Amino acid sequence: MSKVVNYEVENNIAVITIDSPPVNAMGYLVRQGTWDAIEQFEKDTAATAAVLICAGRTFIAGADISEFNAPPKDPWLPDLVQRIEDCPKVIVAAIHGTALGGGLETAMACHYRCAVASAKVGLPEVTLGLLSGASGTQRLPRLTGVKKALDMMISGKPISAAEAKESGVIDEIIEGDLREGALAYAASLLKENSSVRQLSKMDVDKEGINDEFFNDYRQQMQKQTRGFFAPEQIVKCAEAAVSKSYEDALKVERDLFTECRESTHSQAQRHLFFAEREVAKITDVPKDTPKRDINSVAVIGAGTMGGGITMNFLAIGLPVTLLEVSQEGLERGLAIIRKNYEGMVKKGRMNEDQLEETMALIKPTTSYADLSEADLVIEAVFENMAVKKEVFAELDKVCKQGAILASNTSSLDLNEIAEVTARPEDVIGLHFFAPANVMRLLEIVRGAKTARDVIATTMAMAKAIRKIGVLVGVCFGFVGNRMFFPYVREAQLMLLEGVSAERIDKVAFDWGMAMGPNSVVDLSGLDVFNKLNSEWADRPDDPAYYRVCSVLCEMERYGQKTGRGMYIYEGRKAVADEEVSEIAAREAKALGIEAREVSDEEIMERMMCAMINEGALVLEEGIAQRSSDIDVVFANGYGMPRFRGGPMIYADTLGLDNVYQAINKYRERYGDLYWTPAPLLEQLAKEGKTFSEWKK
Ligand code: 3H9
Repeated sequence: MSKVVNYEVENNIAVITIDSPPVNAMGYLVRQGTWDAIEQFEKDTAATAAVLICAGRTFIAGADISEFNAPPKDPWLPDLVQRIEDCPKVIVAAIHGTALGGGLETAMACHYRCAVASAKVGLPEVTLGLLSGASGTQRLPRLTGVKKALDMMISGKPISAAEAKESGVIDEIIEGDLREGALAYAASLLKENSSVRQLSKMDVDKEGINDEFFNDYRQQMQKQTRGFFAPEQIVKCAEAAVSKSYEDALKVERDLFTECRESTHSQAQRHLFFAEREVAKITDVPKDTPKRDINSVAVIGAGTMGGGITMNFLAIGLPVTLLEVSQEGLERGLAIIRKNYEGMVKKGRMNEDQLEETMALIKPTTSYADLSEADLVIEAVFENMAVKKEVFAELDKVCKQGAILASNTSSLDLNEIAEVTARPEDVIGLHFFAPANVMRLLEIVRGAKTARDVIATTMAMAKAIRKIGVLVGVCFGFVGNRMFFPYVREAQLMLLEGVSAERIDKVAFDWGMAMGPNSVVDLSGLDVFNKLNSEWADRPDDPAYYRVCSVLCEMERYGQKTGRGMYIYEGRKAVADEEVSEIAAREAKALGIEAREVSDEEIMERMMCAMINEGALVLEEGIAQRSSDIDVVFANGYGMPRFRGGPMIYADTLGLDNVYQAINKYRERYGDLYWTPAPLLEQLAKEGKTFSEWKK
């Protein structure tokens, strides 16, 4: 038997222990080891029941996701779970940590399930573009009923042990030591002569479950699952569970699982799963790099951004000194934070006492001297180099030695900011995304002199405040904005070619984006785009560049905040505005740009190719560590659908040669200014390679 699964017998009960760190994923060795252990148990006359338990931090966290890129290797998980259920002697699953996906499927194949109170169980395959392909879609409805099973499979969210007990997923909650408790539970089952209980032989409760139920369910999940392939396949499996025999429904599950696994959606979502873990690994900042203590934080600027940033730290109980230049500004900022919390109280997410306790963690001030003891200071003032330099010069005077001085700049040269201090090694960029208390992305900008322990500390801090920290280098716009600007640029240029703002947005939305580029511009503010562009030293020398945006700004149409921008706003509802098309046509005429028929495919291709080409430059210049880091940025900060995986893996999926050819097509039409292929893209396309394969 392989070493990852151990078999022993204690008082006539076999204990099968899976020990495959870090999360006991059901890789080939674990499957084979478990199969062998079940065979041994079956033959072992000294054992009358068995407990299946895991060593380490968790029960089985699912199938081994890294194996899905290759054909399955026997024993395959669906066969293994059937093998477990077919065992004529009682097997009890003993769960701690998380029993997820194939882990819960394995547990459901066992005849009984017990768990410690802190355990969680779930079928999160949908988050990987998959469905529970080892009988989970068939066994779970037999335990919980169809509605609950669908809710668990479509949301992918794990449930607590208590909820699992209530809904029938587990039979017993164990207080104290799990192994001891599970052995005692197995002994009690033997004493009561409990027989093997096989879910596959049980019926699904069909009461109230008809075509109307499934149609309603589809309608209800529509908003949350828009564009994703797997959710509909999960519903089909649930329909099969109701309308077919277990065996026939299982065949449906197998076929649909294979379709999901091979889909580009699942490939993209699996890519993101690993990318979001890889992103924390920094080549020259090893895991054991010492970290500085962060016990208190200071935020400069109580505007929308500063307030949102503050809330992240309050949420984990850290005190924040909040500085504004004027008392009036400070009070306004505090009122906005309080209003946010009041909203949470209304939604039942916190109570009045918690609101007051949280607000009490803020120490408002108008004096820089009050920042002297902060471990981490985050500047969130106006995006202007001169202003930021003034702030950092002041911080250099008042902050204690060893304090981390961070700038929430979204585009400016961090090195220039750091140089006004006598301690550039303590300076780092923390680019939060609005709303800063909600968005998961945090670009951590490494300056030329930023110390390694400052990087290690801020990466760990990102995790503590539940953000995904992505380390990026200094350049205009860093990774996200630098690549997003060419994407919006193409949308702006297409306006001049006669494509309406709403059509561009619809195409992007249908492709899966949370919102189209013109709606994003309206949300962020046209003035913000205009200002960033005007401060960009290498701004293209092209009168057509962001032309419509500039003209609308001259008309003080700044977007949602002024009720007019690319659209007109009736409340929050965007209404198409014919005037924008007229402005675009007038400007195009002045620039000598002719209207063209632009297909939906071209709309998306142009915007994405512009973004990907910039991404290749970002990679080559070492601004991002690896292509998957870029994908993490776009999946978590720019509303790119997870089923696309991010711009770089999307390019890999299209084939870099196809991307290269598309860019050359536009180069022929529009010239070199925007469409010179990045050297890295050209090289990889010619070598038949992908961005994922490339290492600097
Ligand atoms: C499935 O089961 C399909 C079946 O229905 C059908 C089959 C036919 N595989 O997240 P962490 C690695 S699909 C491979 O940082 P945490 C992870 O990459 C699966 N590797 O820890 C990382 O590696 P590294 C359904 C995995 O404590 C390390 O383990 N299951 C897997 O924050 C630590 O992970 C899921 O979707 C895996 N399944 O969170 C659950 N899981 O250190 C996926 C983890 O080299 N897993 N790794 O970067 C999770 O949600 C979290 O990992 C978990 C622990 C909550 C378990």
